[in-house]
Amino acid sequence: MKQILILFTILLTNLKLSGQINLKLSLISKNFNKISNITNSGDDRMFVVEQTGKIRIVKFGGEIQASPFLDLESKVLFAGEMGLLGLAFHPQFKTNGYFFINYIDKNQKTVLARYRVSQTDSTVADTSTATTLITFAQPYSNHNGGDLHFGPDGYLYISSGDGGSGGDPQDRGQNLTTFLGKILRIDVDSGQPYSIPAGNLFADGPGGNIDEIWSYGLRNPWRFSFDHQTGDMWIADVGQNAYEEINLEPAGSTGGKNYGWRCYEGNHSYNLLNCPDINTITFPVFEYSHSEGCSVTGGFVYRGTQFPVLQGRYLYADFCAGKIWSLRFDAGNWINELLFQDVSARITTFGESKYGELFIGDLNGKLYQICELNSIVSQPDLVLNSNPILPEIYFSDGKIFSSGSVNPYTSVSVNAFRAIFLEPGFRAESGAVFVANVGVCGRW
Ligand SMILES: [Ca+2]
Ligand SMILES: [Ca+2]
Ligand SMILES: [Ca+2]
Repeated sequence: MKQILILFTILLTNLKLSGQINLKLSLISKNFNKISNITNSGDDRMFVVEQTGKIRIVKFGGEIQASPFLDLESKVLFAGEMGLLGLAFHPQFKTNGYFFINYIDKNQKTVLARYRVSQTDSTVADTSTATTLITFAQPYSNHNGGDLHFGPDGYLYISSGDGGSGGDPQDRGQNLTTFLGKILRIDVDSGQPYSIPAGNLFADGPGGNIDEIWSYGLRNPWRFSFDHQTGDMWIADVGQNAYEEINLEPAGSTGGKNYGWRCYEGNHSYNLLNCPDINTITFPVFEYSHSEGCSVTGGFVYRGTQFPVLQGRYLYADFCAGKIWSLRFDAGNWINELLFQDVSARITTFGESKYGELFIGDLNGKLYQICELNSIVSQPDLVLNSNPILPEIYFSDGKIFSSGSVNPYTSVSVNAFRAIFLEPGFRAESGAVFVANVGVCGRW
């Protein structure tokens, strides 16, 4: 048998010297169905939302629970941009069991609903606890927003798109009497089933403005997030035909911001009919044109511990181009760096573990963990008795697979590993034995 030494650690050293970021995606599973969201519940589990209507649990280490946490396929209208879109666990989920979802129902309405986990089984939701908090019609199938996050103030924030079509034909983004084209903020810990937080600037009681509005002038804030260290809010707003936006609302904001749509697309005039003074608009901190992509997928500021070089960087992607960038503010300037590109990837969402490690999901059903190879501590020698092995090897459900083989490699303990990266183009002959000192990415 041949012995093949993978020269990975040498490469690792060189890259460390260069100081460059070497982003890699570690495939956890390719078997999800149209991933639309990813989050954690404050423990070691990750929850993957399938746009078609199921929520699945990924156990620590990568094993996917066979039965879904929640199956809402009978309630969810899935087509195009519609479906099950958002999931957030209550900050006190461990004690109260509450979580919140955002989906499009069979009547093409957005539904924000509260559920509780089963009181006897933490691996499954109790569907009898379903409570609708907010519902409103979607005039068109696209631009449904749907992301949910608890802010540092303990309130639940909800993103909604402008309703859809193109160009916001009814000018809903600028209209405070509709839920559409907004970031909403509600208090889920008081009221039945929720209340309007004091400080929601547009709240005027029954009728008139939508009291839930926190900010407005958004086109399709498909994904937003909070920086868990600073409390800053990052809103990626999908553009019309020309520019994609990254908006930053600093911690401590009192809300009420007008992010500009449909008056402006990015920093550029779009439709100035009936628009307010330009000085009242909050413009994005960064935009990119459609020469770079076509639909921004907002991510997170990295606050994990595994990859120090990513610390404090806002990672985001483009759905069409398969690109992942980092955006950071340094010495008075915004610095945007392309870290990764796979044109076949259809990156729909990022997700964050309890520990701040980042994941991405793909419309083709692939779940990855984001890894930075220079930061990875290499593991002791690993021997794989090989069938033909293609460049990508990954762990799934406690076994090792290569991308070109369905035969699992069960002879290696997988507790310490989840992904091994071989050089592109590398291919072994059948029967080869790998003796590899490899870097791995696996901690959550
Ligand atoms: Ca819509
Ligand atoms: Ca009102
Ligand atoms: Ca804007």
